[in-house]
Amino acid sequence: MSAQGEHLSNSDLAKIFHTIADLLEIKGENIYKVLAYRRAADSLANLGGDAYEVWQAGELNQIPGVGKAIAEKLDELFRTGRLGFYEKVKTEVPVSLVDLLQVPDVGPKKAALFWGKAGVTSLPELEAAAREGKLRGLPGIGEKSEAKILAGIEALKRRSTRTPLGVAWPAAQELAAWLRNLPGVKAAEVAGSLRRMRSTVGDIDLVAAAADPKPVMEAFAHHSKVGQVLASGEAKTSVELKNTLRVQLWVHPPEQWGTVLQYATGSKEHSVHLRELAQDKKLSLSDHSIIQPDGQEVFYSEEAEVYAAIGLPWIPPEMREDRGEIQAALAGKLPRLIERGDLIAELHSHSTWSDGHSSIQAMAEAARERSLKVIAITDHSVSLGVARGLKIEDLQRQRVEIDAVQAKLGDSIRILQGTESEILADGSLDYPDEILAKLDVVIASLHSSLRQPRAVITERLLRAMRNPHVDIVGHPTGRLLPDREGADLDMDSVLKAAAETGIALEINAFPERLDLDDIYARRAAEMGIPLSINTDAHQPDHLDLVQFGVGVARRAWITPDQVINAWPTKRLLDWLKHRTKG
Ligand code: DGT
Ligand code: CA
Ligand code: ZN
Repeated sequence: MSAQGEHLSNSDLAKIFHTIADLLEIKGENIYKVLAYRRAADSLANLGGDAYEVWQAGELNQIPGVGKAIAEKLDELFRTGRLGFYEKVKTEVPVSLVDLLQVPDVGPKKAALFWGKAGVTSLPELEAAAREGKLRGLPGIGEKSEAKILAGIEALKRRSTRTPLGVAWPAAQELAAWLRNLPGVKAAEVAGSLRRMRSTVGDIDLVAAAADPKPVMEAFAHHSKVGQVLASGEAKTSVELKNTLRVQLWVHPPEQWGTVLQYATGSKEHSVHLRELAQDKKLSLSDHSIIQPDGQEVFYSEEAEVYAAIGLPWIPPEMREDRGEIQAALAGKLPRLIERGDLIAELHSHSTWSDGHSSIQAMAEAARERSLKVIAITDHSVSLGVARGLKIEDLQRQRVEIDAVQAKLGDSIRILQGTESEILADGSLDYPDEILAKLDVVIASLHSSLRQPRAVITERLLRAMRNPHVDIVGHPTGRLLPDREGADLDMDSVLKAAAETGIALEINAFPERLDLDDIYARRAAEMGIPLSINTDAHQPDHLDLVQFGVGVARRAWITPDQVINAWPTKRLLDWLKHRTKG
């Protein structure tokens, strides 16, 4: 193979364009130019396919946000690996200034000020200048803001990465419940990227409704989990919890609830687009109201009323990323997104037969309690020694136990015997075909040698997918949040193979996985590939993690018909049977 794997990735490109936008903004460039780079960066980051291939096909102009000027720059980057314009901007504005923008309350204007008037070009220099009292006295900077900048830098140092959804979610729900119990609080909800179910979040955003916001913000600032208050204003308080998670709380009167919840949910890109639509109707949408053409300010107590005022149906939070949802809403074509209640089957779970913590019966009863009709026990296969994978004889003994539990529990829950088979380094599976043929469900997963080169690991996965006994590819990329990247798979080939073989791809709901992610899940669904939302439960309460997988699916615009776990029992069982027989 040629230097195929060497080209710039979508995220490399997004990073370059984001940096250009930040540098131009610090430089004081025209804001529209800045926004154009930012939009291109976001579009590249969210692109399902490889921008490099789009370039090869001569179709760069089909990427949203990529106009002629950006397309020329992409072309230069792909051809030469560098970008003259970027080099030039970097000679004008030190690139390390971009880091300053991560400090709360430091925007491009202040970064430019610190650079121009105090000679600061990097975060360590900003810290030193603040410690030496060199910032106070600059226009608009007093002792207080200097101290705040220092506190912000400290907070930044403690925060390494974004927080996984599965960590932030329970913490946020607990805080929201606590707020609901405060006197005077009429409602409290989780907002921001958490409400949109992003797989990782920068912080927790909360909204509360209370006629008198002040005492609520006071009480919140003194919550036992709060480590320090980063900022507090009229209607918003930002704190850092003792565990370093940051939380923003908006408090507004109940009659403004709809507008505030909409604003705080974002995304920013979605809301910017909404504001443009509002402007077309001569309406001015702010964080807490809409101002009509005659100057009258109108409040909305329900989110749906805000959308209605702009001429739209209510849009589910998970879709609010400005990825076409507003156009779909305008056209009356919002999909009926999948919900947890649509799912009747869990097809990926573990028991004490391998590395699970509970018996088959306990898992089946837990599934039944959650109104599921089918659970597949898919313990690990023999070669995953760390997870006590099952030998062929073990599989035969396990079948006897499953039959016994099935007899005991009766028709209320159907227990399937499956396996989560290792995909070995050469792409073969762990059991011979005649054994796989006897199992009700076969999941094929990559757990080891994930760092094989792209061509090798892609071919390895494709080979497993071509085995007609395989029903589902488990957690396809093998990524672990927040930091372990997935295998370097050629996802275009993987998706193409799935479409050809009719195999299902998993959306693994385990919060560290969320794999497929929303971008690939959406592409898969668009290609007609069946998806399977599973928790990978190792104990009964893991079955509730399914809500995170449903969140990914909703972010991917997925409808019940596209998810095999949501099919009627007979259709699902027929599909599994047909596949197992090849
Ligand atoms: P994150 O925290 O990085 O995971 O992402 P978000 O989406 O939660 O963003 P965050 O925490 O910075 O802000 C929370 C919400 O506040 C965001 O979803 C929308 C709103 N918001 C923040 N900044 C702006 C802005 O400049 N314009 C508009 N329209 N909304 C904003
Ligand atoms: Ca947030
Ligand atoms: Zn598993």
